Amino acid sequence: MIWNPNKECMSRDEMSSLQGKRLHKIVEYVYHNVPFYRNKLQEMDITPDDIQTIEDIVKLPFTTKKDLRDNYPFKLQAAPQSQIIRIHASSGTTGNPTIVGYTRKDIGVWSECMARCLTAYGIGRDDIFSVSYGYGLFTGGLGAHNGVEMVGAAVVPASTGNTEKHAKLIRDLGITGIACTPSYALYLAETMDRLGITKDDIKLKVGAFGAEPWTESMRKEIQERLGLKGYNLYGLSEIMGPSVSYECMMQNGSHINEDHFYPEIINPVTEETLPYGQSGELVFTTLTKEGMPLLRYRTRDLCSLMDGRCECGRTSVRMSAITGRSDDMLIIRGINVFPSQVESVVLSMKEFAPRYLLIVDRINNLDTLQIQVELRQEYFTATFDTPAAIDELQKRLAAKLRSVLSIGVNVQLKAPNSIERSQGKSVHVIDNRKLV
Ligand code: DLL
Repeated sequence: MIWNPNKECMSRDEMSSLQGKRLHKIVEYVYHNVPFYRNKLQEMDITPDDIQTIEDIVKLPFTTKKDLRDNYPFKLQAAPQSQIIRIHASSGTTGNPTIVGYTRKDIGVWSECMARCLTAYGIGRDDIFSVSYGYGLFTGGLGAHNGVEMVGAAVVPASTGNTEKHAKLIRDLGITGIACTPSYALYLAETMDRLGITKDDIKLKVGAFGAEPWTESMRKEIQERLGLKGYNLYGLSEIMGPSVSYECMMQNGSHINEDHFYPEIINPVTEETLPYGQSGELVFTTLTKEGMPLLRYRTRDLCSLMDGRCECGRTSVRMSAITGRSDDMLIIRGINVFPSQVESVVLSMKEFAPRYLLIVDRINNLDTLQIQVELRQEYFTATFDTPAAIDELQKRLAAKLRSVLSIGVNVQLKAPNSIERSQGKSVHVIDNRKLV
């Protein structure tokens, strides 16, 4: 089944022509509505009339997360505030989150893109579908939710947390599909084992897994333990949220909704565009977005693109699994964490030296984050034998980190000069999970 064969199965010529028209329109739109883009285009001596075909895209400037941060909160918004009906936010590299506003039309496009994903997974009106991404500022919950409603399945807005109750609901309601992070799926399997619920007691057949990298061996394990078929679901909040791309039954790359999100692969160092098949950094241009359209947004995700008709009948360009990042962003329990966020907290507290280490692990299928921070010598000497003061400081740091990172951390205060120094560039992260 295909949700929108007119778009998902277009010939390459038709798709390129549609993309070219939409690109021209979006450039014109941002030129007149976003001073940031107008200035950039004027500096490069480009007018919207210079952009007529999709190949002209290489003339356009890139947009980075820093641009979003510098224009916090609304300066990249193109639509008037009265047209915005939803605002989401995701982690910024330091203090401010990235804010994305959506118009009613954007929410409609997003729902349709998500409906395309779910249809590709085999979800339809008869299904009962649990959305176990977080609801809230994160795009996972509400984004998936709207798509499930659009395909007409019954949505169970389970969100995250309370896994035992969720496991019982999966059994008792006969839930047939679930959207969650792949690591949560494994945690769910473990919880079911503990509760004595076997895969014969449940009816799950589809898992829509994303928001973090996962491997083929994780896919195998989840499929085996939950008795379902696990499909990739990719997206990022700056571009839309979940539904930028999705796997079909062939499970051979993720189809990009390229009538809305135009993909390119670039060399992250030279910024030159790379041909299909080569690995590099994924870049997206939103072709139809009204709230906050972005030109050539550098996702920092590393992957490659595949052209050509898929055996499922779709003709859209597919992307490979994400193999890494061209920056240092970590995804811990589905939440994006930048070491620079930790650094800004550490530097804001006078008791600490600017020496810290993030240690990420996966224990019983749950990601853990330990943060080690060195005390300054003066503070260490003054408080060496007052454990209550150290304890208070540790709690204060943990609370600050939790509020900035949105996840709980295990904080370890260290004596001065005790965190191992590296020879070259300082190492701030040790990731013991083997994700790629
Ligand atoms: O994670 C949106 C989402 C929600 C996607 C639910 C899929 C399912 P952000 O919080 O902005 O948005 O994080 C986006 O997460 O740039 C990737 O690095 C990573 N990511 C998302 N999906 C996948 C995936 C949501 N399927 C960042 N595989 C992206 C690997 C993924 N990495």
